[in-house]
This record gives sequence, C-alpha cells and structure tokens, in this order.
Amino acid sequence: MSSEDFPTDRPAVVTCGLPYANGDLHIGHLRGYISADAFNRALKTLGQQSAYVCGSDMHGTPVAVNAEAEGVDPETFALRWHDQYQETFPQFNVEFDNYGHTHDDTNTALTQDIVRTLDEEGYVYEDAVLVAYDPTADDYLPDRYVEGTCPYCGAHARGDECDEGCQRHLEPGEIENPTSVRTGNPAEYRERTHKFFRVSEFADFLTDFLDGLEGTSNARNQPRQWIEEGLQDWCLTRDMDWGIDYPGSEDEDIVLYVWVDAPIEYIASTKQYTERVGAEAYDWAEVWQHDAGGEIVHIIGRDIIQHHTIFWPAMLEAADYNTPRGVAATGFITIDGKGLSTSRNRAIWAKEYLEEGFHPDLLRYYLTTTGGLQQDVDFTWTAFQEKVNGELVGTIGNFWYRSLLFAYRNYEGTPDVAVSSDVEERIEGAIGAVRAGVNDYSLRDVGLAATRLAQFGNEYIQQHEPWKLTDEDPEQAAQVIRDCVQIAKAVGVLLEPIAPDKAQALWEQIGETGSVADAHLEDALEAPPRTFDEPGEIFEKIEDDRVEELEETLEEKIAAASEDDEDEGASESEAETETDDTADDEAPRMDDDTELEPLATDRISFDDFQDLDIRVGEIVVAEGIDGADDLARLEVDIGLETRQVVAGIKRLHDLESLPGTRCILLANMEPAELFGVESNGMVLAAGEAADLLTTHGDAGLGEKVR
Ligand code: B3M
Ligand code: ZN
Repeated sequence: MSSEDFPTDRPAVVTCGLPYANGDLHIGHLRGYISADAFNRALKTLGQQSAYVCGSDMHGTPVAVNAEAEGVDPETFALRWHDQYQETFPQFNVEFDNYGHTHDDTNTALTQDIVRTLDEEGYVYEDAVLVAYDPTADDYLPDRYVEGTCPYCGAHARGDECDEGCQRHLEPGEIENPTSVRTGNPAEYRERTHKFFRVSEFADFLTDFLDGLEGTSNARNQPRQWIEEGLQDWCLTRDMDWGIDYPGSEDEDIVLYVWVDAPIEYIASTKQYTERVGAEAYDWAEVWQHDAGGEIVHIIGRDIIQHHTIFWPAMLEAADYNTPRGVAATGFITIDGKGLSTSRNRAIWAKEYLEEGFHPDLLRYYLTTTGGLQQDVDFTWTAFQEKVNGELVGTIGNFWYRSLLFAYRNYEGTPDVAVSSDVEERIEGAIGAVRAGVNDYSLRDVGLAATRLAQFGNEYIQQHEPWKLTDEDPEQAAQVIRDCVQIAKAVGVLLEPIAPDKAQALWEQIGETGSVADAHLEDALEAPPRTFDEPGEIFEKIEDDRVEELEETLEEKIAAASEDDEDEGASESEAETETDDTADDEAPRMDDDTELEPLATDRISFDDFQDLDIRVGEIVVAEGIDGADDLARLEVDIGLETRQVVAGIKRLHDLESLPGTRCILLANMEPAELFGVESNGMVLAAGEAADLLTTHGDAGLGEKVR
C-alpha cells in the first residue's frame, strides 16, 4: 500500500466482488463489474500497470441453497453459472485479465495454505458455538439455511448477514428466532465445536489500516464504528460438505466458511494471470507479497464493507500478505425506490438489456456517471434515455460528427497546422480532471471530464463558426477545425475507460490504428493522422415511444413485485393480528404496560450540560434513505445554517408531513455516516415512537436550549 498518487511504479490489481454462481446477473451486479473495469482501464490510461481479476464465488449456502432447490449438485450448478458469467461479462465490455473460480485448484491450494499459516501462527482456536439445527430435517443450518431477526437492529435477516437492515455480518448462533429455510420450522440451537480466527487481536492494526485506506468514505467510516463497538472473533468453519476442507479435517463434514476462500480468489486469480503471461509481464508477487508495495484496489457493494475492511485485511496481515490500498464501495441500484429483488423479478436483467439491442457502452456511461460511486441510483428508462440523448448523443456524438465531417469535407482529414495553445491547455485541464478523478476514486469525474471537454468543443465550434470562415479567412478556418479534431481525439481517449467500443469507433474514424485502450492520457495531445475517411454517427438517439414501452413493461414488473410484497406483508400482519388485536395505525402511546427505563444514578454537572449545544430548528426536507428500512434524511434549518441529519424515524412518521415542523437538534454531535449519508447532528425525540421534541412558544430558529 502506498499513499503516492496513481500512477506509481509498482503494479496494481483491481478487483470487484465475486459473483455468487447462483443465478442471472442484473444491473445491480453490473454496476460493480463495470465500475471496476472502468477504474482499471482509467488506471492504465494514466500509465499505471494494472490487472483486473475476478472469479465466480462457487461455495457457501448462497450456492448450495439454490442448487438444492433445483435438485442439482452444487458443483454442476455453480459451474453452469460460471460458464454463463464468462460469456456475459465481455458483452458489457467487462474484460478481466483473469477470471477464475473459487473451486479451482489454485484457489483451493492457496486457501488451505493461508489457513494453515493462520493456524501455525496461533491465530486459530477451537471453541463451542451454538449452531442452528433443524430437528425435522435432522441437519445443521449454516448461514442462509436459517432466517430470523437481527440481534443488532431487529430487521429480518439471513443467518450470516443482516441483508435488509444494518448490513452487519452475523456470526453463527447470533440470529434470533431462527427458522429453518429447509422446512419452515423453528430451528433449535445446538452446541458444536468450530474453528475461530482471532480478529479481535487486530483492532489496533485495523485502526491504522483504516487511517491509511483510500476509496469511498463509507468503506473507511463504517468499520471504525464496528471496531469501537468491539471486534468479535470470526467463526471459520461450517457444518456442510460443499466448500473447501479445513486442512486436516478432510474426513469430517466441516468446510471453511465461504468468506474465507472467496477473497483469497483475488490472490489466486492474480496468480493465474501471472502463470499465463509470465512474471516479466505481470508479477502477482509484487502485488500481494507483504512489503512488496503493490497497489490493491477492491471495488465492492456497500453490503460487504465489513468483509473487506475487517476480516480480509486481518487475514492478509496474519498470513503475511500485502493489504489493500483502496476499497471503494458502490451504492445500490434501486427501481421505484426499492432494492432489486431477484426472486420478485424487480430487476433489469443483463440479458434483457442486451436483448433490447442497446449498446453496452450506454449502460456503462449511465451507471458510472449518474451519481457518485457510493450513492444509490434509482433506475428508470427515462433517466437512461436522458443521459444517452443529452450527453452521449447531444454533446459527445454531436461534437464528434460535426467537427469530423467538416474536417473531412474541407481538408480530407486533419488540417496541417499546429493546435492552438488555448485548446491545448483546455485538453490538459481535462487530463488533469481524469487523473484527479482516478485518485479520488470518482468514475463520475472521469466520465464527465470527457463530456465537459466535448461541451467545450461544441461551444468552440459554435463561437468560431468555421463554416463562415472557409472563404473569408481560410487560415483561421483551418485552425478552428484543427483544434476541433484534436478535441475530438482527446474526448475519445478520455472516454475509453467508460465507453471503450465507442471510443474505439472514434479512434478509427480519425484514422488512428491499433487500440485506443492502449493509449495514455497524454496521447490526447498527439496529432491525429493527416487524412481520414468520411465519418459516421457514433451514437444513436433513443426514441420516446421506445422508452414509453420500456417504462410500461417496467411498471408492470414493479406492480407484480409489489403484489408479492403485499402478499407477504398480509400474511405477516395476519399473524400479528392473532396475537395483538389492539394494533392500529396510530403511533404507539405510552400506557401502563410500557416499561420505563430506570432513572440514571450518575449525576452530571451544569458544565457537562453546557457542553451540549442544543438548538431550535425547523425540518425543511424529510425523505427516506434508499435501502434503509428505518432511516430518514432530514435537513434542519437551525438559523445559522441548515444541517443534514439522519434519524431513525422513517417508519414512525409520515415524512411528507414533516417539513415545516419545529424540532430540537443537538448540534455538536460528532458527525457520522449511515448508509452513505452524513449525519451532522441529532434530532431529539422521546421513546420508542420517536415523538419529536418541539417548542411551545415562539423561540427563533437557532436559539439555544438551556
Ligand atoms: N460472493 C457476493 C456478495 O456478497 C459475494 C462477494 C464475494 S467477494 C470476495 O456481494
Ligand atoms: Zn441488523
């Protein structure tokens, strides 16, 4: 890991989260693979040696549960999906230097080797743990074989992850009210002996690691909170037979937890790449060996931050490997404000997109430049059309076509003069923006640098009106067109990481040979060939009636998915009504049954109280946070400024009615980040129903509460 800006003189490896080999890919998956692919390509345009590796995640209950449902053995099942993924990725211009899978020999051997090292170094111990057990099926229920309630946030959760709530990793035995996924029956807890990794010993190491970690802020901040709350050791083994054997336990029905061998595939896949191309071309050891200083960048979904910033670096450190330089965690894609759901068909499938005949680069551009990397993106075909027609067709395509056509018709290619210094400087500025974008892990800045440069090109040609100059001032006309051809080429070089095919088409139109993917940013300033053929249009407009149709189909899908949601909701509330016939829509009131917390016995001084900066405020914006069941984002006007605050009131209040409400805000609360949203203060509320505190007279906004 190094803090020197990219490009460095050490090799880099870029990875994306391994797809579980268990089902069709949708645009939620593609966001990660496309982002990492674009990041790797962008690094290369900076002159950084870099490889992009990944592989299918073959093990664990995500695969076993689905294979069992189909009645196929997990290996056959997973290999089938693995083959399909290998076909799908190139169709989105996602080009891995190596794509392996976690069940192959390289990963199996490396995983066992690393686990053996952890054991030998004293980081593994055996302990008793409660494991969910299905008495009807007479089997243990690891991870996704069991569902229940998250002990941290109360959300419905799977055995090893709070997927609908706080996103925490859950250890065996932690989930409350366990139910067997196999039979739907309540599960019981039985004591078993398992292997544990001493993650708790790495708290100081991880704190330092996080201090130096680059990437998105969510990937640095969330783990800090988990460390402060106290790290738990990590159960390394599971009662299953599908997976990699714990070294020495080959005869038992115990395998390594899928999250042990999955990230090790990052190393194994890099190793396979070196085996194929030779260490002179790319040496995996220079990246992964401890102190080798190679640059490891993981691009992941925000639901697997904990695995990549706690377990994984601790494991790497313990086994004496290099740790990541950057972890960039993307937000989710939502549809109609709701998370994608494969089982409910609330998704845009990779296949579906391709069948529509849209070029992959359009989706690549849309996914990388709509919102920042860590923001959730709500997909609509209309927003997709606006991006494509506005920025790709209207700005970039239009500039390319009009300037190249003019150049071809009047000069048969690039006019034979030097580029003006103003335009050269503008291109240098755009190159700087890409470099900064990569170092800030902002693909949006990378993509938009190209669009903004094309925008400048359009203004430049419009302002200088070369069509008027060809007769009046031919020299000036040639100068303007020469500048425009250079800008066109530069836009192509800059756009390559995001839209490689389209950039290649431009590259060929201006008469360049070879691949634009091999170009460096500085090549944006090199003169294009003197002559080229008649250009064609590179981007095509998406027509309104097409989008209307697509929106209609999507609405039908959403409606069908919501019916599924309601069906489930109905059965849940029916169950509730049986036990609680007093339930109604009103917020719960305190009544005689409410147990009050005992009063605090520790007294605080008036000075302590004075440390709290409590102000009168007014809620001006209140909206739900995508992906978070309970959280709302508020903007609170406190007279001196407006504060953004995250409050756990989404389900407890009608958010639409809140703007205009007086509230009381603790203004000097430490900022925190929740679901990628910064919370800068705390709104005070009483009780379980979060009854919001307010004023009863006419205290002004920003007045202090004393
Ligand atoms: N297979 C997929 C996920 O949880 C999981 C990623 C592994 S990355 C080492 O997003
Ligand atoms: Zn939770």
